[in-house]
This record gives sequence, structure tokens and C-alpha cells, in this order.
Amino acid sequence: MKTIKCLLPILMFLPLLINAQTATAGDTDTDAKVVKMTGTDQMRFTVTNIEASPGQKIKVILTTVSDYPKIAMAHNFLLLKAKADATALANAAARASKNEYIPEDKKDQILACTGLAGDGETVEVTFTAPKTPGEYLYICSFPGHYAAGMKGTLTVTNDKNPPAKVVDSENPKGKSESTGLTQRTGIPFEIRQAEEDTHPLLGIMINLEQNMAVVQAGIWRGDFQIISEAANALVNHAKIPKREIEKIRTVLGEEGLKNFVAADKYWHSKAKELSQAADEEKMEPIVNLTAELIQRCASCHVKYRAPLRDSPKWLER
Ligand code: HEC
Ligand SMILES: [Cu+2]
Repeated sequence: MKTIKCLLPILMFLPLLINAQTATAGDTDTDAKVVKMTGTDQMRFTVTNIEASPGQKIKVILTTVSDYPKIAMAHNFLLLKAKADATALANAAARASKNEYIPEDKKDQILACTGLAGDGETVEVTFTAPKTPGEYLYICSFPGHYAAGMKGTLTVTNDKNPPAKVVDSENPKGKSESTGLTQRTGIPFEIRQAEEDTHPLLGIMINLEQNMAVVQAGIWRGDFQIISEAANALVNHAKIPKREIEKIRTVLGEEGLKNFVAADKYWHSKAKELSQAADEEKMEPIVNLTAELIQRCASCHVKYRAPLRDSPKWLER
């Protein structure tokens, strides 16, 4: 049986090391189509479409550019089989922190993958595109990233005109200046709302985390505009999808679900109050409400996160 190796050593920006790597690599990569991309703090690949002919050799080189430490922001590249359930895989991956977020039990759904790259690090993988024309999803399996939209498509076609040999991406920084916060402070937070539908709880949560950070940045700067925008994003966060609610019901039971929903409701009402206080530019209630929100986030986690995560039912999709 062939096992997939994803966790190869990370290539740093050291020419010597890179040479050593290519020299010792078993197969020749020289004829491969090279695709260079960056993983960003906005949780995006800068290349979201790769074209290939059936069986074409492809080399993906992924570099992370981030203002955060690796533990908070790192990216990898996982190319999935056509029939893979990406959401289930991403959720299983979130629990595989000890294996760089590559879920052992779902490896049969992965065609190719890299290890994790933190800021300034580069990882790569060479693989042959599937023989069957079609679209193959690739994702980042760092917790929350796929849910937040970190994905792309490998399109395999019989097209006789193969696309250009090298795909490179434009500078990933300089985007997401919507609030001006990044510009003025150098803090790379943005006010982000989860997109609807496709997003499981984890994706919503990662958004809450970001928006709460923006609220606090606004407090430190006495910038009510920022607080107001971020509070609104909190209030309008994506709905928890129905199937996720159903799963919470199976794991926590009817009573547990009721309490969970009540916790969420209460949390919501406080977020609304925060939004109002921000519009009224009243700092003291803003600070008090923010503290209460943080406390509510944490207490919901203490009560419900572990029971959900530890349940095998939660892992099923
Ligand atoms: C109603 C309960 C509830 C509330 C309120 C809640 N969370 Fe969560 N949160 C969860 C659950 C459950 C998970 C685990 C989801 C999973 O594993 O799929 C989670 C996971 C997370 C994660 C993922 C981190 C990790 O690896 O576990 C972050 C970040 C997060 N929450 C942030 C927040 C923030 C910030 C708030 C408040 C603004 C908040 N949450 C409010 C229930 C809640
Ligand atoms: Cu990522």
C-alpha cells in the first residue's frame, strides 16, 4: 500500500537547502509544470485555479506570508479526490493538530499534500494530475481555513493547448484595506463575515474571533467607527447551518441543544447592545459589553466545545 507523505521538511529561503532538496528528491521534477502560490492572512490561496492535462506532472510551491506566528496562521495544500467530502475532511483535519492537520483516517481521500508552512516558510509537492478529466478541489486544512474559503480547483482537461509553464501570483499583501485599520495600525485584522450556506460552525467561530479582535483594536484606539463595523459583523454572523444544528442535537440531546441555542441567543443580544453603544460612542458600556462577550464566548466553549468535539458523532458528516 502506498502511503502519502505530506510532512516533508519545510524549505526555508536558503538556496543551499533547496538545492540539497532537489538533488536528493527521487524523481525528476524538471519537466513538471510549476505553480507558485502564496497563502495569505485573508485565508486565501493566491492561485485558485490550476489547469492540467490528464496525467501531467505538477509541482505546487506554497509560501505563507503572514504577520502572525505559525501556531495561529499556517497553510498547507491538500488536493482531494473527486469524491472526497471536503467539509468532513476539513473537520477531521481540525482535530489532527499533532499530524500537521492531515487526518490519518481520511488519507484515502487525498491525492497530494504538503506539510504546514508558517510565515516565510515554503512547502511543496509534486504529483501527477488525475487521468480523468474533471475538477478537483484543493484546500488548506488548517482549522477554519477551508470553511473561510481557502480553496481552489485543479481542472484536468484534454485541451491540446497546455497553459503556460509557470503560474505565479501577484503580491498578496495590500488587499483588505476596507476599514483602513490595517493601514493605520499595521494590524492585519479585517472585518470579515462568514459567507452563508457552506460554512460549518468552525468557520463561523474563526470569524467571530477575528471580529472580536477588531473590536478590541477599536477600543485601544478610541475609534468608534471600527467598533461599530466590527460589532455589526458580529451581530450579522452567518447562521449555523441546519445540518450542524441537527448534529448538535444528536450529540447534546434536546435539552443540551436548547441550552446551546439559548447561549447563542444571549450572546447575540449582547452583541446588539455593543453595536448600539458603539453608535452612541459610549466607551464605558462598550468596554463592559466586550468583556461580557468574551466571558460568554469562553463559557460556551467550556460547557459545549469539548463534549461536541469528543463525540464520534460530531466527526461524522
Ligand atoms: C453557543 C456556544 C458558543 C459561543 C457563544 C461561542 N462559541 Fe466559539 N466554539 C463553539 C464550539 C461548539 C466550537 C467548536 C466547533 C467545532 O469543533 O466544530 C467553537 C470553536 C471556536 C473557535 C475555534 C478554535 C478551536 O480550535 O477550538 C474559535 C476561535 C472560537 N470558537 C471563537 C469564539 C469567539 C471569539 C466567541 C465569542 C465572540 C465564540 N467563539 C462564541 C461554541 C461557541
Ligand atoms: Cu490556510
